[in-house]
Amino acid sequence: MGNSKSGNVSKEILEDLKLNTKYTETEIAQWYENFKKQCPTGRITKEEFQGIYSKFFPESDAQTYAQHVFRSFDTNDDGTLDFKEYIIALHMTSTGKTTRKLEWAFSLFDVDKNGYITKAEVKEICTAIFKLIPKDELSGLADDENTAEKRADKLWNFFDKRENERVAEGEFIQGVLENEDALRLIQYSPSK
Ligand SMILES: [Ca+2]
Ligand SMILES: [Ca+2]
Repeated sequence: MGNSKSGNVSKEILEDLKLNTKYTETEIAQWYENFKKQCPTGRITKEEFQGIYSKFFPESDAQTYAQHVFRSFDTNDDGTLDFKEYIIALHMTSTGKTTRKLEWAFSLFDVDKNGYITKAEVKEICTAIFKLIPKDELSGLADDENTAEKRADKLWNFFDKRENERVAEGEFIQGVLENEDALRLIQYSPSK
């Protein structure tokens, strides 16, 4: 009693996070302390989030990509990330479990959040990914993936769909799991 490890996290959120993530109560309490320090209002705005991303990608334009990532984390669509959304995001992107990461990747590509991915959405995310790639790395890309359009075409072909068809979550995850190249193309990993 008294010396509660969970700090100021509400009981409801704590239970929810314990259920939905791999984190323990102590870990969640620590994350909460850090979160409050960085973000005294308890909410991260899109602009703050973009600022964080810019620091990670000082040599390129991370703004568009950051907007998409923010959208995929803002599950209740209120334009801010609260602690719960922040922890779920952390969990989805840092866990070793590939399927969970791919569930997140699906939500990243599903720009209008309707449960399906279209070719236009793939192109939109590929364009954002391209802005992340520093100029000096662009010249080293393979011929069939050195523009956002080519990258989108190549990625789309893995899903075995016509131009105007759409990809459901299960199909997306399966397509990426079956093709190593697809897994590489849905993300940008800095080469250094
Ligand atoms: Ca939110
Ligand atoms: Ca969609």
